[in-house]
Amino acid sequence: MPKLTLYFGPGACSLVPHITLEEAGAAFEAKPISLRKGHQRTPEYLALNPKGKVPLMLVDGKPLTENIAIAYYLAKSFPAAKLLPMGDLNAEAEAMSLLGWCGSGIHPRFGALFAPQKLCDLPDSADNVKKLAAEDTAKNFAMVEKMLAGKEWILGQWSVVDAYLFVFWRWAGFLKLDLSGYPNYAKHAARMAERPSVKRALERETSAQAELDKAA
Ligand SMILES: N[C@@H](CCC(=O)N[C@@H](CS)C(=O)NCC(=O)O)C(=O)O
Repeated sequence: MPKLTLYFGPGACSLVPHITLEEAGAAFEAKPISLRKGHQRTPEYLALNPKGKVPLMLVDGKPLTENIAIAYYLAKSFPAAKLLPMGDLNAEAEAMSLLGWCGSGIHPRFGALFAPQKLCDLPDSADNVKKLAAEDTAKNFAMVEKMLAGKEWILGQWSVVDAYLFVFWRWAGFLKLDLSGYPNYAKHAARMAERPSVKRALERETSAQAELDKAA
């Protein structure tokens, strides 16, 4: 098995592969960086990932970026963990559809809620950008809510998509968005929080955050 090294920012979307690696029972080196302190823009980090983003996973030293690609890599590398459907074309395509929506539909809206000025830097535009992003996010959450009706996990059995959905739920909590209209999603998040893989990843992220805050 190649050596796997995950660069993550505590609380960021890199929690998706972090949970996935734990779920797979993979041996990996965890390398926390502080997005608040701009570690993603240091020359050393940019040499590994010119996008200046997390997650970044090194596979025997070779950089792999993008949540979806890392999910695919891990699912293929650890088939016994059943991280994504494999072998049934329709199920595989449905998983890709959901992962694509997470990565290019839901995720960028949240980015706008955290950093509206990256989308529009006109004076006094931030509140409007956030309002539009919050409206879109509410629409996305309403769709997730429907999809989760009567289901424990979004694809029936646990998959990386559930990890991605969990990250959004946590972000919504950080931003104190009104989550009262999504009882299925709330139960999904509670189920996620009970998984040993999630507990281990969150514990590591919490202690990493404390260390990063302490460091100069
Ligand atoms: N499409 C990328 C998105 C990665 C991304 O946006 N990462 C954010 C954290 S959630 C980041 O690193 N932001 C730091 C920055 O933009 O400076 C993926 O799926 O991996």
